[in-house]
Amino acid sequence: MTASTLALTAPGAWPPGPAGRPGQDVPGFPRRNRALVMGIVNVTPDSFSDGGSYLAAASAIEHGLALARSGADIVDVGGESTRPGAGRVTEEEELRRVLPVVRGLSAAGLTVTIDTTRSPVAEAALAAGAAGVNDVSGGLADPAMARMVASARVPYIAVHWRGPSQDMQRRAVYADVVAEVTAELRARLESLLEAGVDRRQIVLDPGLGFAKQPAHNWQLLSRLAELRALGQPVLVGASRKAFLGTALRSGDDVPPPVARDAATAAVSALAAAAGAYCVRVHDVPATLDAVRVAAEWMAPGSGPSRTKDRQ
Ligand code: PMM
Repeated sequence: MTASTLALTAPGAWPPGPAGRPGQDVPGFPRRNRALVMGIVNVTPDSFSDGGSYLAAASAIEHGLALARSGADIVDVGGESTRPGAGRVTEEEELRRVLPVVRGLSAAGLTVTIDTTRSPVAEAALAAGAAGVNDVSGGLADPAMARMVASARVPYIAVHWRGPSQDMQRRAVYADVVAEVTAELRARLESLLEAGVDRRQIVLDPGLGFAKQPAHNWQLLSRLAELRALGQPVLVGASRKAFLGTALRSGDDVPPPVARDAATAAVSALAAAAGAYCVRVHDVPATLDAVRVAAEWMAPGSGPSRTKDRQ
């Protein structure tokens, strides 16, 4: 057995640690011997009739349950669009959209994360049963977030962010995007640790599409090892994003978001093989196959097909 197969067969060891050391796992999230798959439940008016209505909550819950049935390890519930140019919704509206969905999915036994930049929304979602917080601002949008997460003792995903979605693409200016994103995430990590967040519960995310031009996203993906060198588990969220459309365009014909799932699964396989801890996607089955393939690829004969998935 090689060092990496030894590491991969240890319980919950993903990604495998260097030189035979056990891989990382995050207390509060499921343990798997492959990259985790996070399924996306966006409770926004453009995704579910009018986000916030009873009907919207019921269909969002049904969608989350379907993601879990197709193999999502975590479902991520968000009530505010973060697309480039998107405006903000009020805190009351965000709460109205997400709380019934978080409550319904948690009650059904799913591991739920709340996708929010507001600490009161995160706190209410945790009280409603969410297991962790996914913050696309990495704690920058709300200075109270880090302390709240520290006292709640839950997993926290800190995403690289340079400012609100409304005008974030203005800030997509880098000399070396990988070095700068890594340095900015290191600063976020230090400030989270200072606020008392448990290091084992911090997941870092390069924030693909957040103040990034297409080429920036590809550089971050192809040099994921530099982010991993910060020592924290890394989450990759590429699903259906515009840079995939750009990569797949033929002439003036850019495939719409729903036609980017095969490309998303390809990124999932490559990211998992590069040691990503988790991938966040809309279409779960293809990405679940992709991360299983990546696990076998990295440890032939000793990956998930030999050892059963563990909770
Ligand atoms: N991207 C979006 C929303 N939330 N969370 C994390 N951790 N990483 C991401 O890349 C991310 C995110 C925007 O994409 P969507 O509108 O398709 O959900």
